[in-house]
Amino acid sequence: MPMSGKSKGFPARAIVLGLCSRLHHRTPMTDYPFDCSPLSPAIGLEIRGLDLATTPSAETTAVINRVFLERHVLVFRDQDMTPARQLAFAETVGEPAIYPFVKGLDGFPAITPIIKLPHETVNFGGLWHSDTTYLERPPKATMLLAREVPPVGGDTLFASQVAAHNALSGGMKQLLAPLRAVNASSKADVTRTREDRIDKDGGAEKKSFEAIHPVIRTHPESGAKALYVNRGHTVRFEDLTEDESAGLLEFLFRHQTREEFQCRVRWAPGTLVMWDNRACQHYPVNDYHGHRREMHRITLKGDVPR
Ligand SMILES: O=C(O)CCC(=O)C(=O)O
Ligand SMILES: [Fe+2]
Repeated sequence: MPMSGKSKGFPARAIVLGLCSRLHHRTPMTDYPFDCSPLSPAIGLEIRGLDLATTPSAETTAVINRVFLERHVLVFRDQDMTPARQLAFAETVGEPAIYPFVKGLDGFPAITPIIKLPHETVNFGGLWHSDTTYLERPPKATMLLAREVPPVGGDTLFASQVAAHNALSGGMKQLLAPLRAVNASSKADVTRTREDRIDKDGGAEKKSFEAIHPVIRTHPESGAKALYVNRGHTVRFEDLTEDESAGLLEFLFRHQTREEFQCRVRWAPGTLVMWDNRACQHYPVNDYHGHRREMHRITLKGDVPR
């Protein structure tokens, strides 16, 4: 067990430790209304044998919400869902939002198809980020349902920003605590990962968004503190220039995606993944040129980071 009971941590840590140790030892999971196992010590829970095409009971929904806060990434396998059912499930967890840059499915504006075609070389969101942190209220969660995946590759990595925060020294936590940072949709790298996907009719292509958020945020539901800068969107600290910010930001960008904070999701058609943008970052690996990959994406509204 890489996680030690002595480690300091966020309030849900003890529950996570209990969950992980029982799952690692494959003790029957009488407390959970589904079969599940962690994807890594720090983050992620794979859930099997739960059919989301029918509305989960109130008890199951409560457990899903609880393990979502503890594990940041939930992977539901073998879901056979229509867009209407995906939307219905999303509505049990939150309020679907409209993504400003890509048009939704016909009849389902809140479901964005994320497609990479065999001849394309750039993938959507292909760098470490938390979703749309350049908005004043970034989505609390994002949900992807895999419709078509390459024979191998196209995995998505996730990194716990609660674990990343906890691993910082006391001095660095103090230094970062009062800081805020500017997040911009126009940051060059992320623009590149979106450019051939922008809805030319939607009028969003010329618009750029900017928001200032705390560098360390406190989770509104769990109370956990998480690092909240990201390579995709964060350009500088508030009141500092980009040059002045670059050194410390680069340290944080490297630190926050260390392997021990990560898990890796390997998709299959029907895999539905929901992640908590307030507590983790993700990185869709672009290693499957020549193959088609299609995801149906829903984001859930979030509050102003604090
Ligand atoms: O395609 C993926 O696995 C994730 C893409 C992404 O960054 C997103 O949907 O927010
Ligand atoms: Fe993303």
